[in-house]
Amino acid sequence: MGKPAVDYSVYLVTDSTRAILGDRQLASVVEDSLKGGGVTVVQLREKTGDTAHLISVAKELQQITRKYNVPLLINDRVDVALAVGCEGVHIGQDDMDLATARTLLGPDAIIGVTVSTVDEALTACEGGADYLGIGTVYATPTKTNTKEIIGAAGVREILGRIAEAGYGTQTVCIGGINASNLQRIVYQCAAEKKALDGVAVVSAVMAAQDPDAAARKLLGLVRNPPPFKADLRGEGSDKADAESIVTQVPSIVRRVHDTTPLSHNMTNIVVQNIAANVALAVGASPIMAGYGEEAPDLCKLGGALVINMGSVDPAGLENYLKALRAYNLAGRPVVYDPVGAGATSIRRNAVKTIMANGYLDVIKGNEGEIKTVFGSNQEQQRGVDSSSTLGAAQKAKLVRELAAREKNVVVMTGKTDFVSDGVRTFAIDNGHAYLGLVTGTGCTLGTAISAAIASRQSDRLSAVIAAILHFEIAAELAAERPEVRGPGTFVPAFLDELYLIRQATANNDLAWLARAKVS
Ligand code: 3NM
Ligand code: MG
Repeated sequence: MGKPAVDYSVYLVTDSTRAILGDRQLASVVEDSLKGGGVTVVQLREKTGDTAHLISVAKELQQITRKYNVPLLINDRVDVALAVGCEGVHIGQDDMDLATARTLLGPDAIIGVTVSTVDEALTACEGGADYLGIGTVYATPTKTNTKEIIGAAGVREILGRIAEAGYGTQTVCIGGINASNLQRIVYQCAAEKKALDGVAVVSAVMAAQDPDAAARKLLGLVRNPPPFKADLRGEGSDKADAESIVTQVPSIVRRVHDTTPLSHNMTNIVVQNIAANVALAVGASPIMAGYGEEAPDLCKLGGALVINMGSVDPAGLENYLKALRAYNLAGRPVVYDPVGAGATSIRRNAVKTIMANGYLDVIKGNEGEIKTVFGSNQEQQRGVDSSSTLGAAQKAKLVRELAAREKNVVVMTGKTDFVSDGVRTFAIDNGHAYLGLVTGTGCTLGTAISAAIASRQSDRLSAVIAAILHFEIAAELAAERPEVRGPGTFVPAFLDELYLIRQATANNDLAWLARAKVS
């Protein structure tokens, strides 16, 4: 016979609790999910019930899975798998050990193991597991007694380490995966040399009104690259030195000027006005729209979204998530400004929720905010005192690690700004102290960045750096004007300089750029 080849793309885990199944029959929901080819492997998971009952359910499902030619695995119960003669089992860390299961089931059985740490993963690979179920990715109401929420970053670390150790073991991830987050999760989970082979879901298929359509949709998403992937790097992304990055700046500034991209700002009331004016000054078209229901229309206009975390009440957060989903689905860029991220537990939770629910092309914050964002996904960061000041090397390391983890661009603002795409990291020493004395200037940098990444043709990191240089050099030029005597007179001069820089750039006058201090 030999071991069957398994396609792990869409791995359905059953659940017959009422919350998931409602009044429907388990077998009919499973059959529905299989009939259009959306589900590629089924695991029967029953946490209660007598052995006789479990065997009869397994036999019933086996008839269906055979009909559609997909493997059936049994959660935990090696005896049930043996009794029905199905393709294999899935075992958790507290279930029968892998070696014993293998001895009982034989070499041709498919045996999968749940892992949530690198050690568990390496042990399972070493022990000859056919695949790993890695999780829990995100908290899920379907299974509340999960051991550890590891996020996409945790999955990525495990994939990286098993690839490094030379194992080709197949992998799926599980926990909170659905059609709206699947592509982003698969993308963020991928390590350099190993990607997931599929995703395991319960509710996304079992609880769906139409399990067939839901499963086919998931399969389509697994098999197609995410919209933001194609958008990740472009011309110039091979340039790793500061000089060649700066060389790209004029074309990026000019392109904003020429294309007038939409900058969709979901921002706090304090900065609405100045953010809209900064957008206009750099050549973008601002819309200040906090209502998430508008995002599916607005994201089609070729712009970028700024989520400036001013409103963290439940309604505000829900609006952010709706907009984030819409922009992610459309493959349009999102800039996240986690304002006051560490200030309250509500804000810390909002950061976690936003990070877990979407892909953020750029995260921009001050030192404390970036630390909080970094810690939102990593246990060991809990103890970091956000008032402690990191040295330059530590800041560079933090932005690089966060960007590598999130597969995006991270900006840490400060007297010196640090910018990284996870591979290339730069320090920018431009700007003026007046920026810190005017409310909302930090926030409006996010707006300027959104304009640059919305209209860019070059790679994302260069676009972000172009926006920062445009913004901070304008501040320097404004502060040096004779009429500017403090933060009040600074604001109109700053808007003027933003405008004048892009006009000059459009006319090929690049004198301003000589001030760029990028290293
Ligand atoms: N195992 P949903 S999480 C069955 O982490 C199961 O090992 C998990 O359900 C683990 O797709 C989980 O509805 C439930 O979020 C996943
Ligand atoms: Mg188990």
